[in-house]
Amino acid sequence: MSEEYFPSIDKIEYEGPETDNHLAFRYYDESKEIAGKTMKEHFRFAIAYWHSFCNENSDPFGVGTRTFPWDKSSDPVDNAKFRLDAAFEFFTKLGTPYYCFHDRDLAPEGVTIHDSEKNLIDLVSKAKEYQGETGVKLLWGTANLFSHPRYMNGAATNPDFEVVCHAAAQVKAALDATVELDGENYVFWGGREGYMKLLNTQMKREQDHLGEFLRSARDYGRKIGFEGNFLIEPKPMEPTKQQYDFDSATVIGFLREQDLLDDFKLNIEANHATLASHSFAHDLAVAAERGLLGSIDANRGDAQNGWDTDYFPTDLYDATEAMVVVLENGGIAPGGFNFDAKIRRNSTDLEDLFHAHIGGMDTFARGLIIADKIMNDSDFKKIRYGRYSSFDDGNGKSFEEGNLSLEELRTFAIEAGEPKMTSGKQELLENIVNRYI
Ligand code: XLS
Ligand code: NI
Ligand code: NI
Repeated sequence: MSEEYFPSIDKIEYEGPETDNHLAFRYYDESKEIAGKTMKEHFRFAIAYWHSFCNENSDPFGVGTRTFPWDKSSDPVDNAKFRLDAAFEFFTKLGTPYYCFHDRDLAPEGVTIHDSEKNLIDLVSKAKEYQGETGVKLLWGTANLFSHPRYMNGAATNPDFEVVCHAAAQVKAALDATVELDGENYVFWGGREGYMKLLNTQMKREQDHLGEFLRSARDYGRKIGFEGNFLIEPKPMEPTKQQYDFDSATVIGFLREQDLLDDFKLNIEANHATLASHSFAHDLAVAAERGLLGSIDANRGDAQNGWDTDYFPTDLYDATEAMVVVLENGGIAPGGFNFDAKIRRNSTDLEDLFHAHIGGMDTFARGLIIADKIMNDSDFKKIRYGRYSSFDDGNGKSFEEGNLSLEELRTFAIEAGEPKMTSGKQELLENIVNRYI
């Protein structure tokens, strides 16, 4: 029996909106059915290993403020095992069905590639036992190709081939780990795949290297039996000035150019969308409308600054708009909602990690309840789809099907005369959203 790391906390239960208990769900009721699915099935909530169990809340101006009771040995591999004990205690107490990790979150890097692979295999076998005992599953694995100094000029897009090979070794091991743990997706987030200065960069050449790297990772993954989605997580900047996977639209263009659309989808992070001057819902919709919405990294930025602040998502309006897109998409599976979010530097109690996740889960649960009402009890669909009814039959339909020439369109314009004005109904739609919030 391992040490208990959150001894003052019992299993978090659903108690309903009126409860005074801060360590209970007010809206997230995992077995409640909405639109034909339970909340658990809708969200497939996941915990991000890195923010919750590895990040001591340091920032560029100071060392961490959290001390981890599981960091109790001088041997980093032992500490990684204690960390795993703490993580699974947390997952089961919170009742989240999934988790996500980077290779280096789970196990420390060794001196050689062999050492690193061995460390990871060790921890993966322990994680596999825990998954069997608890039923908690792996939503996705990934490789950390941004922290080590060797990746300062990029990983797959590094101008030095030897660094590209190191990155490949790491991705191979991370794919092995993901498959061994029945991971349902595999993520690529290219934090350093971009550039700091165009003057020293051959941009297209680097992007082609990234394409080749991803094709080789895909081929290896399929060879070892990985059947899930590969996901690219867009982000416009930070830590590079200009990241190649800028936003959903850019990544979709890249996947098409590199012939990767059959195997890859997108993992959309709220704060990355806002860094790219989009709304969260916008980047979700760009991916969803093309059948490429793979998974979600749930968090929130801050209107007052331009960083990836990774706040926990507590904005109900944002969550509602996101859930409208997700419901219209028919859900998110085999992806899920991963809390790529961190508690603040001055949130130093162990239980703050519970408050943060409870708040995030409740916000999305409320967003789901509201989005379902907007879609099914209001005029939302009628207004949204009704706007396009002139394309539903007749000449409009013919146009959509690609059957009309420019000259024919001109003839119809002359026949029809000046088009009537049709309201976009924006204020009414905003009022409908607020009515159900
Ligand atoms: C950083 C990213 C990262 C990815 C996984 O901004 O969000 O956490 O999700 O590498
Ligand atoms: Ni992320
Ligand atoms: Ni991020």
